[in-house]
Amino acid sequence: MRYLTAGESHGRAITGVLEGMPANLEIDKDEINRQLARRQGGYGRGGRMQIENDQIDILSGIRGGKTLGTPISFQIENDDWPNWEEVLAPFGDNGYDQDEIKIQKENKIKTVKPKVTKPRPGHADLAGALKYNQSDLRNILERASARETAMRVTVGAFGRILLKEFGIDVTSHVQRIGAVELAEQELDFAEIRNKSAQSEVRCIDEEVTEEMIAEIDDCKEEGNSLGGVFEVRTTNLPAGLGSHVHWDRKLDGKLAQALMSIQAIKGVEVGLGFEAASRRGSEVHDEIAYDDQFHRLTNNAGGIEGGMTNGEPLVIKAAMKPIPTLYKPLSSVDLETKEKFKASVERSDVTAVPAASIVGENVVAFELAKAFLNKFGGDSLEEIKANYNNYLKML
Ligand code: EPS
Repeated sequence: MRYLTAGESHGRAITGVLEGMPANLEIDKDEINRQLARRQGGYGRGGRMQIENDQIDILSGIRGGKTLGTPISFQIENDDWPNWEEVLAPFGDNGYDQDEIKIQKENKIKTVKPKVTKPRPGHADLAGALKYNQSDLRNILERASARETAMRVTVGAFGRILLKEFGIDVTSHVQRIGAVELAEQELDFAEIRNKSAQSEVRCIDEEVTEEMIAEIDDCKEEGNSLGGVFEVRTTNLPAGLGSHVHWDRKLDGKLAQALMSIQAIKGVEVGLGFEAASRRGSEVHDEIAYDDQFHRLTNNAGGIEGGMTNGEPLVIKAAMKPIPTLYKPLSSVDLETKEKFKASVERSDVTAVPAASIVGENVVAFELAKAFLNKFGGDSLEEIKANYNNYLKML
């Protein structure tokens, strides 16, 4: 299973093509839209989310509510597009007409969106402009934008619909926003899913939620931005997804890549993660027991050993850096004039960690669905179910 996405943040639409979904899987469009709505939420988001109302428009690959086994294509229209039609038009002068800009400026009309030449530290702006030989940073920032994560949630939602057929589910919660951290504690899947859904920052603790909100308010006041940490967990994941035999078949590697590729993610930890490096072996490895089936007395490995699921829940964390678009200006250098400046911006999120946790959940769901199909693969849902049931008998 694989996918491609396309689209600029303020372009007409973002689109995707998903290939490799088996035939005869019932697709609940509302479930996809529900995942998209979850991604749009979270305290600390900026004005853009007031404009967008992400809804999936499926163009191919589904008939009568069921997959055909053919490529599924889809799009989400950008409601902000009417404000960018000229600037991002595939053809035309894109509003670069100097005479028109002059007239608009004289008449104080604020539709002018001149070339962007001031790169933001921490963003793809400068590296992208150098690499692609662009003089307008908009040609980089539009695609680098985290708007694209709406497509990753869409493909993840397809993945989770498949996993649900086998009782597998994925959830997430926010563990840290800036300096405010939730203390490590024993939690079960349903508790995480239910409590995180009640919190504006997707934190399972009410008091810590309040502290996180206060931190975001304080940061907004200062014109600053915040990063944080979220954790993704699964339930009912069978042992044996992924493989130990080759570097590029190891599931932890694939999950880390999927999470690291989300905009602004700077680190991933599986299970104990970095903490394992400072402990002795006997305080790290999960003892094995048997009680009708194999199970572990602890889950420090986060459900993966040797690049394979071991039958315990997957526990994986990702760290997000603060958003680079700041009201509090940082020094930079103009791409054209090479003059120093201190950036000023019009609109930004203070933090997107709660939204990133939903993206994380969905990219993990996609990778697990892919690994699931690699192991139990067939062209139809019925064939996969037969393969899966046979494997369970073997276990
Ligand atoms: C983003 C900047 C903001 C975010 C955007 C990602 O958008 P804008 O520049 O239009 O204000 O709101 O996120 C989304 C649009 C989204 O759907 O998540 C960026 O620079 O990455």
